[in-house]
Amino acid sequence: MTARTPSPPEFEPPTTSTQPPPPKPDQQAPEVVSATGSPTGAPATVRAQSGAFLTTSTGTRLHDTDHSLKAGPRGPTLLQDHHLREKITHFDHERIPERVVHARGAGAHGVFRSYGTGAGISCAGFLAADVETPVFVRFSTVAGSRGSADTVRDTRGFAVKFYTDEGNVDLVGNNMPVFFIQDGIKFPDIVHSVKPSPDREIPQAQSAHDAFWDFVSLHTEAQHHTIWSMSDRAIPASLRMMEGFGIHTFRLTNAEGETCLVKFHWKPAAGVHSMVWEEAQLTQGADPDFHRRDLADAIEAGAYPSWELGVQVMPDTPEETFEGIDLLDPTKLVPEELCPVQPLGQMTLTANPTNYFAETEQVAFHPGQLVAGIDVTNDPLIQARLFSYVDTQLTRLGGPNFNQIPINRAQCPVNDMLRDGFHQHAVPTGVAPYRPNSLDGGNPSEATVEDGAFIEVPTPVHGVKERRSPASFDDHFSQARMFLYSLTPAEQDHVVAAYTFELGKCFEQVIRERQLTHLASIDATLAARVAQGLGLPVPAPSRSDVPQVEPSPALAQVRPEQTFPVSGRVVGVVADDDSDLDQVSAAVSAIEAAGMTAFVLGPHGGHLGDPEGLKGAGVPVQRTLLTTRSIEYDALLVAGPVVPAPDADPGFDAKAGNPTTSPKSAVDPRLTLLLAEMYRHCKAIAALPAGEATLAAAGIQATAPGITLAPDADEAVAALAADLGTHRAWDRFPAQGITG
Ligand code: HDE
Repeated sequence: MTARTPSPPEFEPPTTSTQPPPPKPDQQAPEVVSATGSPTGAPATVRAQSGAFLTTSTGTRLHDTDHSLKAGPRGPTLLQDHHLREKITHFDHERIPERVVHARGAGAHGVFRSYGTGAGISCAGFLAADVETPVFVRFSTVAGSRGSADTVRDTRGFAVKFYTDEGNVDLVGNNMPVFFIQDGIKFPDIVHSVKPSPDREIPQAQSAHDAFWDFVSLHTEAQHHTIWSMSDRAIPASLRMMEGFGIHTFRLTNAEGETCLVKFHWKPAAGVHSMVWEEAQLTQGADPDFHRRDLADAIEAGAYPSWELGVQVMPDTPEETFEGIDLLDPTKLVPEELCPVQPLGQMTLTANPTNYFAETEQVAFHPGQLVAGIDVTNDPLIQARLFSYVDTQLTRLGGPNFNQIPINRAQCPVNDMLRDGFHQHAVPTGVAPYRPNSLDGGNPSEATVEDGAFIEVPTPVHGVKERRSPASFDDHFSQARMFLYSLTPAEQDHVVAAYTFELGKCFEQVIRERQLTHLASIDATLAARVAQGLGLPVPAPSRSDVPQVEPSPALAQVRPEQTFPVSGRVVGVVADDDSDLDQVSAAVSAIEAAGMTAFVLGPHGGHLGDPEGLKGAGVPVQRTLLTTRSIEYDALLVAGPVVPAPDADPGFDAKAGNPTTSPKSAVDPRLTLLLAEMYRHCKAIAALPAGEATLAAAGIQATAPGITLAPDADEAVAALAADLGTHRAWDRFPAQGITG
């Protein structure tokens, strides 16, 4: 019989010191820097775990997490290895179900500061003058899975959780003011129609397919939301540049018990801006995380995104209508020209989440989470939502205690009688979790109005039980027409192109033809132009009784008369080693002084003007032609030519063209491609004298709108900032428009 082998002599007992061994040289946490490499001042510890030593989930210090416990170095592995089992078991259960809709989202922390202007219409404490309330916001796409691309054509979720002193208030809205359906019972239908097909599970995060257009063309109450989805609103340039809407009508109550009906609006300080469709598509591939990166970078760089919260205030009449518009119909909006938005306060986003899962993924919104002073109406869409949001968290967050998760926890005293259940974190005191009781001295007591209790507004209810909508819900086209006529000609052209693209991707002829009849109901020219693109005859309208409408110019997002702040905008500065690097540095300084972000784009990494790669010399390069694409820039300054770079190898890089056949002075073909894309996407471009030939090489007319030839960096940056104030040079290409 073989004797038992003793423990190998190299065994080292775990240390019991309070300080861990110092990290190896290549394990030092990097400095926390912004996207452009500037230090942010954030403590390095945000990147570190919270303690010095690695432990198990129950706090036992671990000696070795790289080797499982085996019978000798060649195994087998022992069942006794509790650390291996804990590590693998936890890993096996790391995923939770993603949200059924709005699965892909990006979050941020911030603060809402109330002006006090709403104090006369609502007794909610957070609307009183100068009250500051912490918020957590989650922006999302609707249709795609959690890993889908950010810049797809879709409605965006705009959900805000206010941690008020009186309890959480969730304003769970979208970036469009209307919805696809009038009654919540249709929600599974619309969602099933837009989600990937049940057989092949394609396409992901797209509405350009038969099932979606089959549903919305058969279910015409969706036509108003659908035209919003075909507009530029569905491809926002940035999450910071979206409007938000509560959609439903809410009922506010003031301290005197008077009520009014309101619609909530969020207006972005940065203005409402979009991409163009080709750019959105390119971005899906070049940077699928574009929106969440942009949001996080802006916050990290201190360009804090902000919105003004406002309300349209309407009288609370028994009919619940305003100027003939049924306020319970979520497919209708109230034009701002009829009822202006009154500002209530300002929200500023000031901090990124520390942990995506703990915060952005586990946050649980619920539109019924309100405080005294705000109540819901009988809009049949919100009525169904009041059920759905709690219900869905039971599966998604694994039990009924999701409001105890830190991101969901109220920041005011909570004293409920909800007990037990999965993942109970509280240790409730008392022996009588019921009312009435005497064992806990009758506590806790119910609150009165004076104590700030939430009491539903006592609105009368009458009628017979039936499955029917009011007749006023039958108008499905007049506001779709109003929206189309309110847009500027460039925006109208984008709508035409979007319908043509989406229906062009449909396979079933009958679906395209059916949808064309609805476009004809909205507007004959719209139908004719889309039909022409599809190569189909123009059909008769599905409805011939759609009234003429007044446009609502507030619905257009292109406002030629208005300029918007440029902070947080990204300007590329193109240069190479032979460029005037003083001018390049001057441009970077001027861009940063204007609150924008500068990316120097060169033929190689490292530094320009530092061919030996001596650290610190020359101008730092943030992007090379290999690592960038036009979608990263809001504007571009061409400070010099960039001759074909060493990595412009036609054998490996299809987009590089063939630099070997060009004369040495030729421009790198990837730069001409980048410039051509920026030109097509109506972005501002400026060139210093040394860069003029590069513009010409890309076929760009120096006299075109939004193109500037400037003698020096300061003038060039000033011109770019002025152009960026209007977002895009939409007048670069003539717009056909729809005159109505
Ligand atoms: Fe939602 N919706 N929804 N929705 N919704 C969800 O809740 C639902 C609707 C909106 O960032 C789900 O926690 C029904 C309108 C946003 O976490 C779910 C109906 C509006 C978010 C759900 C609607 C919204 C959601 C999925 C028809 C704009 C993301 C996971 C009655 C006013 C919130 C979850 C976040 C999320 C149900 C209609 C906005 C399944 C049944 C209208 C922004 O509960």
